[in-house]
Amino acid sequence: MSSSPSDSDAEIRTVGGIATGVVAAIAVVLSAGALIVASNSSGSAPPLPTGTPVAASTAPASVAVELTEFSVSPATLEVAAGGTLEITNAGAIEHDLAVRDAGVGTAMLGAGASESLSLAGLAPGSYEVYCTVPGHDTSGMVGTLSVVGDGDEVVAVDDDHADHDAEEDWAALDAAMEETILAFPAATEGLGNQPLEPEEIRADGTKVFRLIAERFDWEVEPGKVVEGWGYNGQIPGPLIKVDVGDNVVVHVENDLPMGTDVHWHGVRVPNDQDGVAPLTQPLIQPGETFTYEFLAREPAIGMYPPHHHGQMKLPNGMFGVFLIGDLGTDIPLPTGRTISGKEIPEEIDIVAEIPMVLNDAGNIGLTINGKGWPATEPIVVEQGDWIVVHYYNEGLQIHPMHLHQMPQLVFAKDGFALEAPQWEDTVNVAPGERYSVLIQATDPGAWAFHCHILTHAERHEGMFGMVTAMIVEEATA
Ligand SMILES: [Cu+2]
Repeated sequence: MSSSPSDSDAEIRTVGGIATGVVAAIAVVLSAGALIVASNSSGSAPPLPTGTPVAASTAPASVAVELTEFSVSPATLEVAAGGTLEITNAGAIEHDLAVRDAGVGTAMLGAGASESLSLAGLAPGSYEVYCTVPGHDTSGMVGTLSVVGDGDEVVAVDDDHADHDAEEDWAALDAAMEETILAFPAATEGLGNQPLEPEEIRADGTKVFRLIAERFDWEVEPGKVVEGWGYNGQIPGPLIKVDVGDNVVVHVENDLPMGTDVHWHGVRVPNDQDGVAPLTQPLIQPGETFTYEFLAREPAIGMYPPHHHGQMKLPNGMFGVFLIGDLGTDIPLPTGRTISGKEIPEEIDIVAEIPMVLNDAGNIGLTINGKGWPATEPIVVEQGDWIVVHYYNEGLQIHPMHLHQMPQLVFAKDGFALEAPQWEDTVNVAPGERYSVLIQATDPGAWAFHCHILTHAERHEGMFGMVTAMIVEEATA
């Protein structure tokens, strides 16, 4: 193979002496992107005539609604046309409230957060309201909404915005956003994806690893310490990389308060090593150790989450990256080709191979590699460098990952090299999927790199969650 990944231990180069001004540029770039999207999406709603009075109605103009695990209270809502719902998340995890099939809903609200939801776009009639977090509606977070009015009048529009302006401190909102953007990059305790060395390499070459499933404190963002569930004190768990043909042994010690197992997602293993208790193995009880053993037969861009109660354990941090084989040889790179007019040279030097593990729920919430902005790790490269990013979605929702300015060449899906790699500037990654992309750092500057579901990157309190930056330094020589 002609390409030459320089270094199988390719690493993320972290930010060093990055000038605050350079990082601040991210603010401008990301905010601009958000504005464009916001104006596009609002363009789809028909303009409403202004100043038309609200229809006479006995229904209240405003109703308070409380969200908890897992109910919407009250579950039967009656509001005058043009009214509002005053929604508070009184639960312990994130929720929102949306009107089904109506394009009306709140942002994702953290515990304790509130939002006033205008129903001005809804015609009189009956609607269903629900929490859009997957599974929450079927768990009970649904209700009915009656919008009461005559049907042919148009709802009122606040001509001078005076009411809204009195409620909202716009300058404070701007200041909060600026402050949270300029806080990047922020130091926190703990770093995931650290390469795990075998604790033993046997005479026959078998590589022996040890994973400890445990709970520990995890600093998701500066000062926000949560109960992490993970492996060896890291979120994501330690990165395991072996060669094609290796015999692999992994001892899994269970220090959790409940049973567990380990599923080798995207890795070809015998059925009794697949980690689906109690079908393929007994559940590993608290205090017990279970040993997995398999031959690394094929290249893989895999991951190792638990399967038993994965819906609870993964969102709390239990997942890790499992790689078999090397880029450029076992997993071919699309070098020496021209794709959509862009030429990829015959010889490229991959300076960093970066796992980007996405999560969005549970104790750790919206994160990249177990950290939320501003504690996410910047990608620091020199102009002209090539990098590979492997996206892993270990969460419950899709995440369209957008890097400003520099396109991403999607060359592998779930570890399989694509026959027809394609350039994208936004790569949508669904739960369980892995996409591998090749990026050349062509343009100097600090470039925002974020999930494009805007509420995964910004909230009332400012920037947070699934945002990092690619910092491209000018080439020195
Ligand atoms: Cu997202």
